[in-house]
Amino acid sequence: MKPRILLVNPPVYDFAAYGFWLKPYGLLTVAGYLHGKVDVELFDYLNRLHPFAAKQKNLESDRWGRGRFYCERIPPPTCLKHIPRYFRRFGLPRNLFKDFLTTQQQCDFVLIQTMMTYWYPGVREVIEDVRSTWPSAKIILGGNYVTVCTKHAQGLDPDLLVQGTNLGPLWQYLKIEPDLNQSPLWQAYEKLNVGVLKLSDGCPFNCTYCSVPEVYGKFKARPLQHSLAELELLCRLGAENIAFYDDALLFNAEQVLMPFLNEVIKRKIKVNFHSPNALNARFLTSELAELMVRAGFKTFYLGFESASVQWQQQTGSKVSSDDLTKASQHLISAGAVPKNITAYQILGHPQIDIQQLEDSMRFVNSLGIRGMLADFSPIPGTPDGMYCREWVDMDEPLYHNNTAFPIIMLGFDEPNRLKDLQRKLNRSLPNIHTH
Ligand code: B12
Ligand code: SF4
Repeated sequence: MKPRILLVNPPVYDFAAYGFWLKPYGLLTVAGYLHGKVDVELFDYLNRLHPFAAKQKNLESDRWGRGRFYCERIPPPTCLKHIPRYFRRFGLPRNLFKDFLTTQQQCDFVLIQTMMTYWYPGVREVIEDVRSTWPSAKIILGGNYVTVCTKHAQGLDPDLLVQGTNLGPLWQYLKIEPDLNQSPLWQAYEKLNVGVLKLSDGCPFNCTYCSVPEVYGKFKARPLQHSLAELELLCRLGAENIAFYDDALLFNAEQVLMPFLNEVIKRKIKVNFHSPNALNARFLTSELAELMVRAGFKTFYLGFESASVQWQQQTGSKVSSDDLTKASQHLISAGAVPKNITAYQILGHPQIDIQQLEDSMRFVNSLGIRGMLADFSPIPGTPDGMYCREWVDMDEPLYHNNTAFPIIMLGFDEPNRLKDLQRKLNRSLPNIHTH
């Protein structure tokens, strides 16, 4: 008999969460490697196409497959009580999972996705429910929270923690030889409208607020044929919108992204591509912009953070204001809709005094593209995360919450004022209607 495995993507406890092409990509990748060797079930609390979520009002997807999650208001954890925002639990109701567990035959292993460090209460909820219904199932955690807060994750008492990208301990524990040529297990979803791809791992930069260089090391391309096979699988399953989860999608584009997109065009694959995880404007040449638009890119998120040269230099010099100007011009000339080009800027970073955020926001606006304030989340093990020990207890991951931290840093009024200003600036952009 094949081992039985349950995959779980937990609910999210947070002030805010939005279906911004969120998929448990690490979990599906691992399950793909086990394809054919195990019997698999998936319970994704954040599946917006689940029959329960699909029949709720106001949760419809927008034209690119994004949309809201079902949510319930709950009391905040004690340490976030003073944050003047409603705290919620996002995702399918808890009793749906409990019913699922009681009506299914017990699995041998339960693999749980972990994501943002401050989302661990959702992971804890899943563990509690599995332990009380399936006491002998072995619980295995992997993903970002486990990787950057390993000690804290041990406190949730799982049977195995898979830290980082080394899956050796997992295969030993399961006593199964993986097939690393398989695509992520997208077929575990009954219905799919959004998919994810990753053409590479790692990043060549070293931003002081980011954990990627430490966790993933040097930039490394994934095999092109694997990515194309995965894209074709996603299309067969009905995904129309594909989000890239790469950390440096545009790095070495001649060797990685360009051959991929040329093949997409050659094979006449028609999907909408998105880049929610910031693109580096420095690498966006006119040739690349033209190819991206031609191959189906619809939304472009560029990581900008600040127009202050001093801030840029102190945090890793990944991009300059001139890079952003050129990139947005190339994208607009290539036919991208200006309102679908967004530059992210960090809000609540500890060096806000030299960030000149307001000037940066106006600078982005002057380029005719949207700005978006990305609330800063301090990450343990990064230089900026260490520095944040001055304000919060970094050993409590709830303090890494990206709604809470800027308020703790700046108070309630200043983030609100800046967000209002951002909305105003975005509204001032000309309303360009295309297709
Ligand atoms: C894609 C992404 C996003 C997406 C969607 C994320 C999602 N699905 O929830 C978007 C763009 C929306 C996003 C938003 C944000 N993000 Co983000 N994001 C990422 C990114 C690039 C990938 C995460 C991912 O899906 N990994 C899974 C896959 C892709 O990883 P993998 O390496 O192939 O997985 C392998 C192993 O890890 C392992 N594994 C992974 N999962 C599992 C599970 C099991 C059970 C097992 C056994 C193994 C295993 O096996 C896999 C195969 O080898 C990471 C950086 C990174 N490279 O990890 C940051 C990252 C997670 N994000 C981060 C941040 C800061 C944010 C934001 C706060 C940014 C902002 N200021 O707005 C927001 C917060 C959003 C929110 N609602 O709170 C931080 C973490 C912060 C934290 N405290 O935890 C990270 C680490 C980047 C960084 N700056 O250091 N993000
Ligand atoms: S460029 Fe992006 S992924 Fe790379 S280190 Fe900087 S923030 Fe992290």
